[in-house]
Amino acid sequence: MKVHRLASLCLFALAAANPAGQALASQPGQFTMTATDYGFIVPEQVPSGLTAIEVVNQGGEVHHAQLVRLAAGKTPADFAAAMKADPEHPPAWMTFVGGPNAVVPGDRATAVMELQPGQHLVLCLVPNKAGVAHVALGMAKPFMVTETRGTGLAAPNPDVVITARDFQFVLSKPITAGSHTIQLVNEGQQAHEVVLVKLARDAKAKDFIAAFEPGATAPPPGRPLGGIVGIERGTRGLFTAMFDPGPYALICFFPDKATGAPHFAQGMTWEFDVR
Ligand SMILES: [Cu+2]
Repeated sequence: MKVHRLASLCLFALAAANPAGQALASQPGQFTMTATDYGFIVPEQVPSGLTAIEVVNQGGEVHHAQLVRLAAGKTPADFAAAMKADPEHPPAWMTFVGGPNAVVPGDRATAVMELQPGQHLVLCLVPNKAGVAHVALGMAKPFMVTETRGTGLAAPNPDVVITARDFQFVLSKPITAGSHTIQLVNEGQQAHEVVLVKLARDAKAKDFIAAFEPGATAPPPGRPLGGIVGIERGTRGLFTAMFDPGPYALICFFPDKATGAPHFAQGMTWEFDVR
């Protein structure tokens, strides 16, 4: 499984500018990104502060929106060059800052994240059927987060907290039917993510994961409902999801710092039933 393997980034090429008509700057507190096969449409400038970040999947494959921030003075071209030089290891001056996780074609997901000023990129690290990460096929788009005194967005009040550790998820309480605002807190040493999956009846997390292996032909026995893409240790993000009764899974596909193997291979999945 190479979902988040950055190896394919050796093919990395920066996507072209937004099509004419796309807003140059978003309003404070909210912006939308459109994901296609294979690209992103993103505002060129986004105000810093607490922001509801939406991804709309207008493609034919599963996509997510992994935001990363580059250190001061680093450019998207530096990022591309670094990935070409060492595709296995993201540069130390790059920070994973979350974003809305995977959704199916036609669906959308929102993550509430604290954005700091600086050069950002949005990446899709989901693989295609051949195992090539979408980022290598054009799903990498730069945008700038500009300094503000705050967006005015009120922080949503989570009613469930998912704590990510190396390598497990811990829920503050069982998730019941209905709508929940969920906070992901990374208390591990590594970056982690959470993909929320509504599993098909009798399916397990491993069955869903297997459907994304290179060469797999069967459709995944479940539906990703968003979540939070990779965040660094000590950081957090929020998302809201509607839970109908049935089986669910939380999955971390993030690659291990040392081995590159996805965290689910080290046990970072959690299955639960909503009644
Ligand atoms: Cu993880």
